[in-house]
Amino acid sequence: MSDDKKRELKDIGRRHFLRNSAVTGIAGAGLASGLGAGAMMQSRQARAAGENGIEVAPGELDEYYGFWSGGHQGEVRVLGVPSMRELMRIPVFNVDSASGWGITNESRRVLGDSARFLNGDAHHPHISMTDGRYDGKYLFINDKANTRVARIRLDIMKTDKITTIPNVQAIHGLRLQKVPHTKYVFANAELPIPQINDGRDLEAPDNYYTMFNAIDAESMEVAWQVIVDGNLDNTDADYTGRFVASTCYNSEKGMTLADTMRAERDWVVVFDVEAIEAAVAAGQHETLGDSPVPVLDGRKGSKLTRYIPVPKNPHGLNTSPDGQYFIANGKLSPTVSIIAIDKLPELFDDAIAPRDTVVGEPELGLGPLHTTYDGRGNAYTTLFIDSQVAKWNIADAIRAYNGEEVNYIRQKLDVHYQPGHNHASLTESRDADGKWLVVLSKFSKDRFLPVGPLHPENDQLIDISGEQMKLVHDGPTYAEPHDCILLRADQLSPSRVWTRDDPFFAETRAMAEADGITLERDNKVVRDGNKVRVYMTSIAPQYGLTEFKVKQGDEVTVVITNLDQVEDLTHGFCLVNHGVSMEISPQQTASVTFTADKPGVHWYYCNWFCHAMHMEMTGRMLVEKA
Ligand code: RUQ
Ligand code: CUA
Ligand code: CA
Repeated sequence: MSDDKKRELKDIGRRHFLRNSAVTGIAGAGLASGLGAGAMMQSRQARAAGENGIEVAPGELDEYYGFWSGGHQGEVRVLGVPSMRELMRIPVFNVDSASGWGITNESRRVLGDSARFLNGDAHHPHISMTDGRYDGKYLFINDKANTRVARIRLDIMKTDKITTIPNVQAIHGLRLQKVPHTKYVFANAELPIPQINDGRDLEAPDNYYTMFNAIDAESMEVAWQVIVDGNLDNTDADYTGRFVASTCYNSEKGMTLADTMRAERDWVVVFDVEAIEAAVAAGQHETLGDSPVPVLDGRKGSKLTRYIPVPKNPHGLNTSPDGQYFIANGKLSPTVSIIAIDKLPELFDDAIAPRDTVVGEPELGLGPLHTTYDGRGNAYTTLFIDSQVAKWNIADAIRAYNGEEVNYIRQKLDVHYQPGHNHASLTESRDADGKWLVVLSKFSKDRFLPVGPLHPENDQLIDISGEQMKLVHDGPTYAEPHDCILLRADQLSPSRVWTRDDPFFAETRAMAEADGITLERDNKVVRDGNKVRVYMTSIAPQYGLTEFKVKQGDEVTVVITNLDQVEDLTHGFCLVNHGVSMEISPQQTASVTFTADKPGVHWYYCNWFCHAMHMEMTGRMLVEKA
């Protein structure tokens, strides 16, 4: 096709799109029924607020929050859906110059021992639940790169805990206990290693193994670990609180690609959480190396687990929102396997065989990776190789498995291109509402203006409220949203300004109190040997201290309390030539520690635009020669 022709087609496409939205606008505005402009306004807001219009006009708010993982970029991003506008970024496993994440003392306390790592690989963001519904309290996310699990407080949208998981490598699958509430964060370690991994058994892969991990959601301590056969990929929990299931693509325990593809079937391993808790309480565990975490043996033959064979190198594992099924996605098999959760008690009683729990295995297309649900009995599965999403009916797929002649495929929609995760609104909760589907496409090829050899990815938005899926938006993104989660805007209520006694900076406050400082009032330098603590306030457009003096070689901690009460009035502190930069939002206290190693005058300035005189919001650190 010539370029002109392509452009023409694109133009037609765009006109068509605009015309359709205009028509919806008019019809929706009630002009046809003779209503006036007021009704039109109202309807436009109503559309933005939920009937599946695609337009969210300037100044209008989205109906859903979406939380996107940033993949190997390390952060979490907050989007509004359906506008797909990026609202915020929450640094987690990365270093962030604007907010000072990884630089400030408060963030480094959260990062703990792992503050030495500058990278991360965030995959699976999940929101805490009470009785199978999002409670809006926390978001948890894994770091495959450095074997961590992080928690974000959704009131302040900051990471408040990060735990490194011992005895294992590469946390990948992560899901939460849904019922009765999120007591545990379940996390799969993907890659088997020697136990203990201290140089023994380097060449003896038979002695490698990996573990399924449960982290206490409140304390963020690892509660227990269960050794498994094979490896662990993705995971999900049920709606009874008893079972969690994980896919294994490497039942072969292969050390090479070819080895991991040898078997026709791998498996889903199911964990009995109640049995595991009882075993820990009865002391039927050991510990490994220096780690105090209870470790249990869940390999084949254990009463804590069951292994259900499924084809071949399965990937995603998704619980249906009615609580009936775990669905494992075949990846190297064109099928997904439907596991009936109500058969699992019998399986654990050895009353039935593992494959008896599989009640359907529909063939969907090439490369099924992840499945999501609309709450109306339909499932949506990404087909990586086919670059499609398959919409299919679960009940019909089960009928077909039982020999009835029924077509369970409802529609296949092209996506652009190579989709990984997909996620329907509220799909992981009892409230799955079947309105929006986000598809995270790994390749964007020709969809956007070229930006060099590295292409953006393409997060596509699909309207699934009707019979047919409709692609309504392309959303270019930077590497690499693995997964996302959507919840209704009314399910969250973030703070507008900080609370002065927020635990996020409680340690800094305690340090100030020990120094006899009242953070809200004092502008003072406290010397303690060669450690100097500089306390100051900020009110736009001025720091409480426009100069302070230290000696060369001093370890300096600057603590700033932003006294501005006005929403949105964030100050910054950037010390030139020292790699020091941080955010101080209204009513926040933030601190940063560095060495004053260069004698002379060193300016600091506010780097968050706060006032007409923002450029003038400066001060000088005077460093006397040692
Ligand atoms: S995985 S593309 Cu890290 Cu969620 Cu499937
Ligand atoms: Cu304070 Cu800019
Ligand atoms: Ca395999």
